[in-house]
Amino acid sequence: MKFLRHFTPALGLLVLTHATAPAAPSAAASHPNIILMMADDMGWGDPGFNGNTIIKTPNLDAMAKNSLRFDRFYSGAPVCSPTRGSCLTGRHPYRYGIWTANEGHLRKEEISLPEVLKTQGYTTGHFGKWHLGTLDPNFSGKGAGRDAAKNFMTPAMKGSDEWFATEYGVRLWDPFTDAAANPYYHNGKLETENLAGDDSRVVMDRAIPFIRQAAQAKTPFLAVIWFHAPHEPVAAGPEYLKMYAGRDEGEQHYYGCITALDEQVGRLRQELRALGVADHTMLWFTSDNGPEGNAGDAGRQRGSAGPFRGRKRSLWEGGIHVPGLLEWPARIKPGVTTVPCSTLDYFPTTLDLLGFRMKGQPEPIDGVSLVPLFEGKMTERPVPIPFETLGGTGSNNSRGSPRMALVDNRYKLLTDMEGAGDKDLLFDLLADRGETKNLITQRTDIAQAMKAKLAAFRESCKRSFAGKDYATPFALEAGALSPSDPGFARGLRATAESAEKATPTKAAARPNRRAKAGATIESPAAGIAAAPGKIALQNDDSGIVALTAAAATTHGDLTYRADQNKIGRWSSEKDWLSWEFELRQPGKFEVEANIGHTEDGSVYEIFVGDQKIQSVVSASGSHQKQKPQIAGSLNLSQPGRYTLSLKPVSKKGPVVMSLWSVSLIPVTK
Ligand SMILES: [Ca+2]
Repeated sequence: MKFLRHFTPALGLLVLTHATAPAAPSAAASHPNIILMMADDMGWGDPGFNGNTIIKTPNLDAMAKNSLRFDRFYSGAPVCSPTRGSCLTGRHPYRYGIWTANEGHLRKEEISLPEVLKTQGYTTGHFGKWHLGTLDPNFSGKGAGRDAAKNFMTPAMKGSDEWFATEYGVRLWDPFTDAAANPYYHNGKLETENLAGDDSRVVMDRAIPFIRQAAQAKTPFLAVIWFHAPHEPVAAGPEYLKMYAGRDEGEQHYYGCITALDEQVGRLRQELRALGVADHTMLWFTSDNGPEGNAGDAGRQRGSAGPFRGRKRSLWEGGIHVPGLLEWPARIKPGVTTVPCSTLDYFPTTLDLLGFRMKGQPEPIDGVSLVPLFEGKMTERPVPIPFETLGGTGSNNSRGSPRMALVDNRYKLLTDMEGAGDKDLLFDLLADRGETKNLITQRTDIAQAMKAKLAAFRESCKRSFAGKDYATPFALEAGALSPSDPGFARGLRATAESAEKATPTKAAARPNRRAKAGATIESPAAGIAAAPGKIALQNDDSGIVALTAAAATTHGDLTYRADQNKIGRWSSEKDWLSWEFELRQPGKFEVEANIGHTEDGSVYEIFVGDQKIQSVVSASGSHQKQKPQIAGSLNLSQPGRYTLSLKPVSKKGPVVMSLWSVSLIPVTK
């Protein structure tokens, strides 16, 4: 546990390093303004300052030139909400039950950065995405799966004097078009004005007046500016599309959204200079996780993870290694640091600068103060950075990476904390940024020491989650998350073990709609969810076995596309799918596949045991539209475990098909 106890209280008086700083610290020097800017799903390789030569980010590049650029900056998690929790608390999100995006909320018992700063004379504002709770106790656009009352937690409830925010991501051009499901609130009231055009501008239109007012009143301020861009739905306005004329449509939109965000960064920097507060403002910039999508994906998922392996959701570097800048002319000399730093560090760094901590501050804090780094006294990170996310292949899961990781100055361990550890991975990030060479058998000593730290971290998180870190012992409210909550179990269990013991969830048990012949469904197959893990379970009531794209085992280069809930980009006839399922009520079944294709004619075969069905794909109109089609029938006369394989014979056009699900529907006599 020693590695967790690293947060040192106040270092005492600040040492001013800037030549023009006054002899005695002025209020501005000891209480710098703080702006936390964060993009949503921007890849490490997207901005020009990290080497992108196509996407235009002149303002971020100018900022980088005047900043400390973090070459190894990490988001607290590979998805949205958990990273945001890490920014405001300095604590890993598993300590307070934010397992993944749209789960849990920022607990009232946690102490947030705005809450601390308010006690130190700051005015505090939050602008853009929130994603740390619902903004109306009676409503969430995320639907029934998101308990709006239980997760009600607004920025004001966590210390923001002013806030203009949405619960989650919005369309990036004309965000008002999302207002029915995901409205903007301004200080708790629905906002309907000034929501047309570029969303980054819509956000900055609220942040700048707040900053202006604080600067003119000479009040130190915290402005949290969490842009929605370039997260889906990606849409750029005409003037931004024009900047990328000649490129394909998806690139124009994605690149345009980043350039639009960049313009707002420029506007903010100019405003800080005009107000005369730029020198004494800490201006941070990062992204909450790696880029969306899969390499080579079409559409508008065009983010770049740079040299790194993997993307958003995974604990490979591409999921968590993000752009990082700090511009602070009064204290920071422009340059580059290779010390690993994290969004977990914002909170302890700020407290260290102020020489203050709140009474009842929950501990441990997982981040470290970067003040020694600013002073040139930190050449290595004193403690490693822990990561944990949901395992498995579901839409918000780690998508093939192990679900825990520890990043140290040189090495990174990835593990599922299972069995003998023969699937664990150890990389030397200084020599191998792309995580290609697994050193686990060469350096078992290092791996074992790192794994012991992760085991201690996990135990520590369990205690935190149970409320042991709070000054007032945590009392579980009726309906509050508890250690027996499925979310907690899901977060802390080992994926493979759980699959063995899995029981059907309500969603998994809900039968697939029985298709009308020729019906075309526009939306993904709502209501079909994978049973936990990789083994599909037969529904007890309907007798249907639903084999979803998310639960499929892919063979070859196939990937599951979480954004569309399907297997897509199926270009090789050599690639195939399989599912394992548990049959309790044997009998005869019709096999129905939900398939999308622009043309008739791809041929595929389905195998279960020694039975084989051959079928021909019937066109659905587009690869984005699914159409249920009966492939044939199967006789499964015994209960037990089966494997169903789906293999192409020939393809029509460039792809075999898009596939959402295969269902075995009992034939009633
Ligand atoms: Ca995100």
